[in-house]
Amino acid sequence: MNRFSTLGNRFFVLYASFLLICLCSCGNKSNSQSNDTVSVAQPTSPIFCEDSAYTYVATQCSFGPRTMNSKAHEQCAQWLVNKFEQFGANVSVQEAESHLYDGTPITMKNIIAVFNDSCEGRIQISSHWDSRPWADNDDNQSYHNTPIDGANDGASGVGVLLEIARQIQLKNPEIGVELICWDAEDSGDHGSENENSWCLGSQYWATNHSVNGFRYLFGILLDMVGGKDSYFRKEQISMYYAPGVVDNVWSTAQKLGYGKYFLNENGNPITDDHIQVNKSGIPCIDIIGSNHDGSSFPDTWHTMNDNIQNIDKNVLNAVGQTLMEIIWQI
Ligand code: AHN
Ligand code: ZN
Repeated sequence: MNRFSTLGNRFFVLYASFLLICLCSCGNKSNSQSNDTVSVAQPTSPIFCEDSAYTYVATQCSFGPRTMNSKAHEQCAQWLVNKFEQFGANVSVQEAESHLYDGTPITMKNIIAVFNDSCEGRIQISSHWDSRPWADNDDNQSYHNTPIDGANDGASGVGVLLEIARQIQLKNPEIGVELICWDAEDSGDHGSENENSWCLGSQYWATNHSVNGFRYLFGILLDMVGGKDSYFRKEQISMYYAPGVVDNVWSTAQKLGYGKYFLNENGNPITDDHIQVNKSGIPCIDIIGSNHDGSSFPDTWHTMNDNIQNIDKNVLNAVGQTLMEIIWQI
């Protein structure tokens, strides 16, 4: 057998197993993640369903912008609690009063869903669920005080968490998994030196939670994980506190064929909820979207264009399936 036909056989085996997995998964998945099909490994974890995650993103947006103190915020909170309970999680809502940097009093709700809470080892995966009350990065100045849908900035990460919860109910990974939806992340002040105006929900959690009968292994924060034309670079605070987790996530993503999105490049340090988790002694990384050349966040960031039209299921899938693989490989 010459070298060419050996390769051909290998192609066939890979192609056949790829087809088989596609048939078993939700819908037909074509691998648009990579042109290099030969080097793509199939997940050993259950198949993440991006259509399902997308629907969860759309439903959150359908309430309207989930800004602090709004009706949409209250309705979405209730919906999230119901969903996580429906998926069999042990759900608690951490409620607290606080103030935005402009003095507005707010009631925050961190929504916490735990699976396998009697397991000794636990991983935490989180994302903020509130949306920014001001489209202050929009080209059109007249929108600078208008709330945004936050389809990418907020709903995308939570959509991924919900789909993971649904998958855990279908097949138990036999490890503690804590899914947290942080509140009041995105009402921060761009003009201020005070970084504390961001991430109010996780700041509260950092000083108000207890660890009884289990131990955190690591944390992963998701922020803007579903936008069109988004790329993930190695965020610098994550690299400082949890370089091993970054390496594991990026190499897992690349192994699964998502190297188009998970780049081997350093990103900027970002003020985000993972800082609070790290301050609590849990090594935590931030998977956060950036634009094509890494000069900024995705183009829709804090604009009126951060809506469901600009969500890309392939990006949700790259992040979601990578996380599934991380969870089920432990
Ligand atoms: C700052 O812009 C300082 N932090 C970005 C955190 C953030 C806002 N993530 C999403 N929206
Ligand atoms: Zn934001």
